[in-house]
Amino acid sequence: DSSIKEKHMGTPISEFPRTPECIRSISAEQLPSADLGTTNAHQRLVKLPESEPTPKELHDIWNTEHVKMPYSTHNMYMTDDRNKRKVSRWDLIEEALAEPIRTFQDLENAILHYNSLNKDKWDLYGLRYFIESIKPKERSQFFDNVLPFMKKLVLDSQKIITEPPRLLKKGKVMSVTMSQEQAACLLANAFFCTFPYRSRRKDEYSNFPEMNFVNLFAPYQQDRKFEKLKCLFYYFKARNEKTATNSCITFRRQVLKDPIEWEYLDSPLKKLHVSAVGNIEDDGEGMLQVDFANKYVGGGVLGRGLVQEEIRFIICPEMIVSRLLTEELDDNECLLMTGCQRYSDYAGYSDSFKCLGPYEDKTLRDENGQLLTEVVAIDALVARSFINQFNVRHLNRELNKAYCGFMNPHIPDENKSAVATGNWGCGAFGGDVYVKALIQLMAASAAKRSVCYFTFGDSRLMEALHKMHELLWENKVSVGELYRYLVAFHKVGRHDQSGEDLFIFVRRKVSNEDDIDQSPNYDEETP
Ligand code: AR6
Repeated sequence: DSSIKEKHMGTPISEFPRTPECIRSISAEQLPSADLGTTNAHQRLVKLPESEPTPKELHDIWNTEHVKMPYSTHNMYMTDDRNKRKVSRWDLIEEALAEPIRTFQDLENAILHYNSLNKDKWDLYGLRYFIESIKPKERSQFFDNVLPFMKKLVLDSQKIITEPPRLLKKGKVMSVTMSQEQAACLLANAFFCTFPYRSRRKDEYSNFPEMNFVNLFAPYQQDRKFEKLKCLFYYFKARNEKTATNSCITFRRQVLKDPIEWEYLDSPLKKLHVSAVGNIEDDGEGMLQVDFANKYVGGGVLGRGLVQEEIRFIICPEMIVSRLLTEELDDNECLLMTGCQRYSDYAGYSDSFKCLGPYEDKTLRDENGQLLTEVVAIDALVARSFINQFNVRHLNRELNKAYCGFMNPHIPDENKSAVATGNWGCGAFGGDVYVKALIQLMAASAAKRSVCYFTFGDSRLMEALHKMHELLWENKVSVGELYRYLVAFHKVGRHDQSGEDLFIFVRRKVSNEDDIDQSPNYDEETP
């Protein structure tokens, strides 16, 4: 809207609480002890401060609670020859990667050597397209330096990761801390497609996202995949540099065991900053940054998807490791990721997304060198219609989901960082921005965090949100009261309405104009 000149409104962003003054929800060093239900609830794959792999000796585990590592002695593969022998898959991997790789063909041969059963199914044209389309100088860098480094990461897997990471399964609060080198090792394995195939049909992996990069190499949407592979190229290139840091990353599955009774919640609303410019990753430093996630974290990052979550994951590839660990998120669950570094600069969005080259992440670090970046993956529901979003089940689900992401009973309220968010659930998932903004404000307020909201260029939304927040604030409307207005709107709202109508409705309710002037709009009940 060209009539709106302001770029941001509400409490100035400089006044917002951030790390390091605030405490992160999770840090590599320790988690709040009250959270440790069992001693295994936080698996550390490295020892601080040197980030040395732990345990010292290789501990080969092959069961349903751990990632099945390619190097395990249990990892057997059926050969595709006539004899159909079972052979050690790791032997095949070592064999394939011992050979020099100088061309796309060499690379393809290597990958198919230990994936021979998929020889006819896999088409790696996307990878070929990438190799053929990058600048000649970068192509030489890829084959001369980057790829040998990645091969070494795979071949040294047993030294780098001495115990398989725990799976973060449904219903369990659990964390895994690993070093950036370990993450690189897992990502290199994913690039070479060495992880045992995760069959959707088999019980144990039916709800886990795919980790091998094979879909990223597939021929569809080559241009998008080209940009994604470029980001990954810069990532591995940076990891191979002498200056690469090796601090920790922590992944934590969080579960909301007791859902909130929203209707009776008398928490006051927290402060709001709304900005029509900027975005979560550039301007949310030190805040709890929201990933507009899929219930399979990372969504389409290794496929065709290229919106908020996929972009975040591809510029911060260490986040992709979460796919290896995290089972599909339930309605009352989220995934927190701390310490993931950004490696690529970018411009554009979706089809216009372009990888612009390496990015130097200057985010502050803690005393162990861990980056203070904290991201929380919460998946919204797909909105089937406007009014359906006010259905109590839908409302409660979204409120509890966001609250699960924002809550932390172990951090004193005054030490909680703000939430950096935006149009969660309102792009690919079709939600209404006005509704979702209120829901996030309510959930954050219940979790005692203020909200920094990026409207992604929408000035009209910025102004509307700011004015609504001002009104609610001045009238001391609590979270519960606002919830009751949303529920009341469900009774009178219509399918063909929008969030702006909701705001008019709430405004009337708050200003008590309701009884005096009944708008004809709200007379009829929806069928
Ligand atoms: N910072 C702030 N706002 C942003 C940013 C950003 N970096 N990027 C986008 N937006 P969407 P969803 C705004 O569609 O609807 C993925 O495939 C922009 O207005 O990514 O929750 C996941 O894996 C955009 O339209 O989120 C899921 O499968 C809006 O945020 C699915 O999409 C919503 O972004 C989630 O879809």
